[in-house]
Amino acid sequence: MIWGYPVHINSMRTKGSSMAIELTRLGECAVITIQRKEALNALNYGMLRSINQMLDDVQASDARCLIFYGAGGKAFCAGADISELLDRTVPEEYAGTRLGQSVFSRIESFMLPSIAVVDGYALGGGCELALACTFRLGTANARFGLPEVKLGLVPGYGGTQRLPRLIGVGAALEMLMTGRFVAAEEALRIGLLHKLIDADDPLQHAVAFARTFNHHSLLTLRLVRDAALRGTAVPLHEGLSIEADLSTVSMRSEDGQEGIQAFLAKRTPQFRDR
Ligand code: DAK
Repeated sequence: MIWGYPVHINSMRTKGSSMAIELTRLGECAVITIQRKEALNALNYGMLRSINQMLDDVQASDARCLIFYGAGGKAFCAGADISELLDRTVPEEYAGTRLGQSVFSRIESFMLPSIAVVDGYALGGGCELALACTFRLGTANARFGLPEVKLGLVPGYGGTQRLPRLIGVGAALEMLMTGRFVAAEEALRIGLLHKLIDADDPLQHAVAFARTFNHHSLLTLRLVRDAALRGTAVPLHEGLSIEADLSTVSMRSEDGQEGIQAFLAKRTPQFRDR
């Protein structure tokens, strides 16, 4: 296991002397922590690239779940670093939005299920990061929002696409067009949050939540997640075709055969993630 290292990134364009993204291990989970308290964990482009590099490390490890956390108790992430968004050319803007989209899409379809642990603000790009995760757990202090409209901007890291798919077009339009913040109880009610957790030790709660599924085959988890996510982006008949393909793959996989044999032999399956 190669981690436990904090990765520090310095940027002359960002307030504060240094900022950090840290990759650590907690039980069977890899934890990527955003530590830039002075700017409410706002993400700049260097930090996005660091997250992408850390995904390579997580992918090469034996972790069974990936957790994203924002340190400091006030914010998961207050969005893209607004101080970086001025005076850029159209090609630079386009490249920036494609960078954020590609990192978040990689998280969405990553080989491991992911959990966003939201303690405080998850705004703009921070909300979009949480939306890209498989699961969202939040403390009573969690606040979600896509306030880009207040800046005269359209969200650029997937918010206009993932939010309507998750909570429905009507509710998403209301959040997108007012820019209002949604508190934890409401987020739970509309399906933005999966679960409320105590603020005492949010990461331990997330690790406990991961234990409810991470003993299953990672291959099966990935296939079932992808069937649901890919299927809801296309018409039903195409979704059913995706389901048929991925279900067939699962049936012919080693773990699919092992699960059936274990059931018939009345024993616990020994999955090998393949
Ligand atoms: N970026 C940079 N700094 C931020 C920040 C952000 N997103 N959010 C907060 N900060 C900084 C504040 O400037 C302040 O710094 P100092 O003044 O102390 O130096 C410090 O964090 C503490 O913030 P506040 O003093 O404002 O704290 P409050 O408790 O009073 O307010 C707040 C908390 C979260 C309500 C407030 O900070 C806030 O409204 N923050 C901005 C939230 C926001 O608008 N997020 C969305 C950002 S835009 C793209 C297209 C679009 C996008 C990106 C790319 N392309 C086409 C490339 C847009 C993405 C976004 O996410």
